[in-house]
Amino acid sequence: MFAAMAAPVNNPDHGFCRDCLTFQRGETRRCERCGSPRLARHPELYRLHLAHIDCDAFYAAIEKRDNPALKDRPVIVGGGKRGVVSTACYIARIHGVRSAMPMFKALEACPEAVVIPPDMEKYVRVGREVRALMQALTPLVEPLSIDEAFLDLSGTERLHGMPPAVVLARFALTVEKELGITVSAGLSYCKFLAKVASDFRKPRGLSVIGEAEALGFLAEQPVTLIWGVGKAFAASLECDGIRTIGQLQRMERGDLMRRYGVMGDRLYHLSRGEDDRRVHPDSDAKSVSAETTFDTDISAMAELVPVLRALSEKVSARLKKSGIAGRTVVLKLKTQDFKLRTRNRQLGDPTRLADRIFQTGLDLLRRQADGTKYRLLGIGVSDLSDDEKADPPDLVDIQSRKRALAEGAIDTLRGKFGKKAVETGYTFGKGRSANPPEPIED
Ligand code: TTP
Ligand code: MG
Ligand code: MG
Repeated sequence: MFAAMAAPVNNPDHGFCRDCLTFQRGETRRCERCGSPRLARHPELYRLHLAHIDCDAFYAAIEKRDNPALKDRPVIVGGGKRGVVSTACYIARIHGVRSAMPMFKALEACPEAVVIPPDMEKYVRVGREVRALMQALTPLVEPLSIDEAFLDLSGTERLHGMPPAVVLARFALTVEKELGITVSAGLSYCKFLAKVASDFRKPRGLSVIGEAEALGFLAEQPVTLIWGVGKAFAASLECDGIRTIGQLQRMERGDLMRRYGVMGDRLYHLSRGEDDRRVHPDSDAKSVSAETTFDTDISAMAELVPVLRALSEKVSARLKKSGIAGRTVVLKLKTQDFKLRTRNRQLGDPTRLADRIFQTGLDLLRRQADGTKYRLLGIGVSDLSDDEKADPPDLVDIQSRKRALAEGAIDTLRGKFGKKAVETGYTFGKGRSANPPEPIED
């Protein structure tokens, strides 16, 4: 629907309808096509790519879905040993019921509420279903809790045939249709503001905070909006006369750091809408790997090596894109008679470089090249961590240092001119017998 209208989509004056996903040229308050009032318009709507999605009244929404008789009634999920509210539906919230409230207080506020004891197994299952739908949009999904995650949708426009804002609206409709619950989404240029935005117009919200408005928007907000500023910290800021983010914006970085240490640095940057934290994919991921099954079984090193190289590059690209690195290189082989051989080697420090993954894999592979015919070859890394400490220059020997520099140059060229712009000697002209490698994340 949207793809057909994709051409003029980058015109910032054009919004789209969140119900039928068609694109709106005019300024009307209702959709020109379906009449829905749920229109998304924002000058930066088609430029932003960082999203935060959070399910609405998650546990309660699932209980309502599973018992339609509860649809229009106030529902509280909670009780049990701790005797507190886990969550309340939006009808119960109108009466003042909130998460973490003692149950007796909640029932004082809303005596007609239906109380349902939590069924964690069910909520975990639905949480996984929501996540699977997110992962179909981008591999860059970072879950924060059972019902929410960050998604980096940059570079997905070609894949989806629509910009991230529309992908989000379509996702919300898919969740409603397939899982019977609702979500709210926030779209911005950084994690901090995407999360703030998703909370803005719950339930069924889609809110956008653009770069141009960030400073002005933040200036009006209370300090508690900042990540990590809880009640206690807000109280100490209040003692210093600081209540709004606008006040923080007028303070010097040095002054904030002297007063509040590391937190002062965070206050300085976040108050100005500066947040360069990347989206780290599913922290449950244990390894990143790629493998390929051959059309005909192979035993010759000369044929295995180019495949290993191509797979290493695939793994490396994935790691680089996600800002992660792995400390253990894992080689996987499957013999003609389906026996699995895996061989590991731990490195001194985590890597994300194709060349280090390849060289380590090559060494492991040489020991297995004993004439056995293989039907599958895979390479990957495990022991995943942030890439901050990956491939320190002083620890890499001179030869590999040179190759690391070359790899940086190749990445730059590929970034500019596309993947095929540069082929290394190992992969050049390969690909007779292997299927294209499929990246896998466990
Ligand atoms: P939240 O996303 O914080 O809340 P919610 O989904 O119920 O409501 P909304 O996002 O629309 O404001 O938490 C997700 C689930 O986590 C929630 O449904 C129940 C559980 N939870 C608790 O058990 N205790 C709590 O104190 C909170 C905040 C949540
Ligand atoms: Mg929620
Ligand atoms: Mg949540």
